[in-house]
Amino acid sequence: MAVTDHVNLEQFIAGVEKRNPGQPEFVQAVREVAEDIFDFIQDKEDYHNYQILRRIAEPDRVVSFRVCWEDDKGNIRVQRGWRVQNNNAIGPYKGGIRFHPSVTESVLKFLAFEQTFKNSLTGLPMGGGKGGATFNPKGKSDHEVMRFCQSFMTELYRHVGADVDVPAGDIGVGAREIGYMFGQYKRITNQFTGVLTGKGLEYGGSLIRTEATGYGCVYFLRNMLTRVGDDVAGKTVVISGSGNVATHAAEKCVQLGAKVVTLSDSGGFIHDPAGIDQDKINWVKVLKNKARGRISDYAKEFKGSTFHEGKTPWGVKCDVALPCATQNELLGDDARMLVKNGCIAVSEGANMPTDLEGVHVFKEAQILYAPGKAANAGGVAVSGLEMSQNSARISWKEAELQQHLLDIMAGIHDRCVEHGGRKGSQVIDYVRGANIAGFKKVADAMLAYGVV
Ligand code: NDP
Ligand code: 2IT
Repeated sequence: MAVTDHVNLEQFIAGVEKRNPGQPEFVQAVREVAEDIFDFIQDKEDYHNYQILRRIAEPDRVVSFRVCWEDDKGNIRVQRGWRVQNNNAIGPYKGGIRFHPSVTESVLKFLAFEQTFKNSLTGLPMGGGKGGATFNPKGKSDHEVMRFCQSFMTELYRHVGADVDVPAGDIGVGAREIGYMFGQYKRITNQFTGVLTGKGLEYGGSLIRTEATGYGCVYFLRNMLTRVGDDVAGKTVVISGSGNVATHAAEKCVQLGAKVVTLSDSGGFIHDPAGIDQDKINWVKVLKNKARGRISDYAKEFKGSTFHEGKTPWGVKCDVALPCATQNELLGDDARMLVKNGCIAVSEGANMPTDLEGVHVFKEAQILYAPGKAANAGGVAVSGLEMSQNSARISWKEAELQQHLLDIMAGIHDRCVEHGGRKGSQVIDYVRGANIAGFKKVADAMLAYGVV
């Protein structure tokens, strides 16, 4: 094979920008990975000659489609849906579905790209994909959500399948939405297969899938702390978000003896200096999942807590920060403030919550910093276990699954340490470790296939 001229990092990113105009989140995610991969592949001709990174940064396909539905007043509403199938070199496409007005093709492409590395890191055979729609479930009735989900699946069913592409939940998509989508898939295809994960326990779901992302994020934090002789117990923890990932991260922190003092949503954050204990977390779960209320209600319910409208929680003094809401919610100045206030560890429950400037601040400060693709992989890992259980038509017990989750998170931590260390330094660059370990498995599979 002829040796292609090697482009440098900036030339590579310029090409990505040119081919993906108006898609800043996608370019950001590719740059974050490319910064490490360029260094890693410097002396590895095959990865260059076969254009591996260039190919991973070009989704296998992006399907976009119209989703029409009727609201309770009889109005016809039209939204756009997408499925981005980024890479299936190591297994069927796998990744969540997001329903949020901020969803764009750029956001879903960044998420599918990140998912490819994350899924590889879990050690399970899953490729990377992501989907979603501009639909906003907030303020919609159950029947409106049902009609939207059914309409969404009426197109999506053509592109997914238990051995093709297996979606799950993400922002705005939880048990209710998965139920409606699975019901519609089954109705259209007449097949009862593991086409979605995050299903209800009655119809093929796995125990601990709901908890897995948040719990896994805290296990990863604990792995990082243990390596430096420290512990989660006694730490003051600041968390953003108040959805699935945030509430379960908070729950695991409390179980391990830490004190959680903040939660947030898109309206602002609450600060509870007394600590958000298990009872309060249960209250938030009901608020979010049943009453579908706002986190500002917390300050009305619990004396001594305060609501800070339109603000993020990063100014609150803490030992540990767990960003668990959304992308680019923690900017360079927030990162500097956290470091200045004595924060020693950040474990990302959300996908790409820290912007590139913030990432560089954490790296330079040499705090323990776990990127989402490593720290939040527990959710998709248990999704992978749900797929195995569905294929075998069995259900594993909770203790077995808990152990798998612990082992998988420990395995990801080990892989990050293996690839994120530098000679002569005890400091681990977890971003570099996750990027290289995630890349290597996918890249080697792609090499085995030749040019396809
Ligand atoms: P949920 O819908 O359950 O909760 C999302 C939370 O984030 C809500 O509190 C929401 O507030 C807040 N939020 C969403 N968008 C914004 C925004 N633009 N600005 C501020 N706050 C916002 O979603 P999840 O908990 O499932 O997902 C949270 C993050 O974790 C996402 O980045 C997701 O990709 C990631 N993730 C999720 C996994 C899972 O298994 N669910 C697995 C791995 C990663 P509001 O109610 O006001 O919208
Ligand atoms: O970002 C993620 O990893 C998810 N939203 C979960 C994906 C999955 O397939 O369980």
